[in-house]
Amino acid sequence: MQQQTFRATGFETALARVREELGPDALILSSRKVGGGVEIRAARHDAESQGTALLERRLERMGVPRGAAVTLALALRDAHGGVPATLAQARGALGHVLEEEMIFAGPIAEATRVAAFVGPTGAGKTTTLAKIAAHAALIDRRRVALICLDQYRIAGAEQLQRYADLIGIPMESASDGDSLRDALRRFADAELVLIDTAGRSPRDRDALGITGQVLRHAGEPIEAHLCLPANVGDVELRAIVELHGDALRPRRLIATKVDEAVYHGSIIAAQVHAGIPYSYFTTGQRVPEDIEVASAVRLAGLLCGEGVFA
Ligand SMILES: Nc1nc2c(ncn2[C@@H]2O[C@H](COP(=O)(O)OP(=O)(O)OP(=O)(O)O)[C@@H](O)[C@H]2O)c(=O)[nH]1
Ligand SMILES: [Mg+2]
Repeated sequence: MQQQTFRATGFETALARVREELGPDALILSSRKVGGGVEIRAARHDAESQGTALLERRLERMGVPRGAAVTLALALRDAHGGVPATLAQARGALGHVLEEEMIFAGPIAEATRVAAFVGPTGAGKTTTLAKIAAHAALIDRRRVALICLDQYRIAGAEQLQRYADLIGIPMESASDGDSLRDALRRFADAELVLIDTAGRSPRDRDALGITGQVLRHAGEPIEAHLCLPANVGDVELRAIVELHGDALRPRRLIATKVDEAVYHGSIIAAQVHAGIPYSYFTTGQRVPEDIEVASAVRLAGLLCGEGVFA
């Protein structure tokens, strides 16, 4: 679909230009205010452009942000060789498009020694950490240790200690920069140290800022993974990403509770807002089973309506 952008001082003038250039049935793709007037993005009306616009709207209804929906719809039409009647028909092409347009980093790299799990309350940080710890310790046979940086709740440390005992790995608690440094030093021979943090309300900027400082001054690099529930609406998602991005500077995203989401466009939205790669998707409460390395193919399946347990 050949898109064109028209600018004028007012909407009516811009629209007149669109019609003059692209005909009376021109498809208005978007309009927005810009400095000194308005900007309209439009395309000639034909079966293909109409189909692409429908595809965009379908993606938007699934929670994909507008800009990403436009890009994905166009790329999908090209990859599929036409506008698919249903997303499911273009599942393979959608996988390729998502691979091109999104970033999937793979699991925690072997070179990464310390990773922290951050995110809003109840996002699944502790459960996700336990899944990754169990895989690393029991399947990959790596030396794994856990640190609880949940300074606010005794229950937080107890929950993590239970997982550490079940897996058979050591766990320590830390409450500030000094105690975190000490714990990391004591775990000097561990190949992978996973740090659990306390969930804080997105409004609690100060607490998040303190956690960020503690993580940044621990004496060695810590790769923060931001856990974002896939069933959260876009407004909340933006707020969470903005706040955690500023305070904690996460390097990876984890989409949690993918099994609870009805539409999976929020997984795309989270990356659009955060601009960092995905590491994992989590798909249920079972430890350690319900986790997988995030991938374009899996996301394509989810967007096409395939269930998590399919
Ligand atoms: N359905 C589903 N539930 C999950 C998933 N991951 C975690 N949960 C559940 O979500 C709830 C909260 O999980 P936690 O791991 O305690 O979350 P948290 O982010 O550590 O919570 P706080 O430490 O309180 O901030 C628990 O009931 C988990 O079993 C998932 O992938 N799918
Ligand atoms: Mg927790």
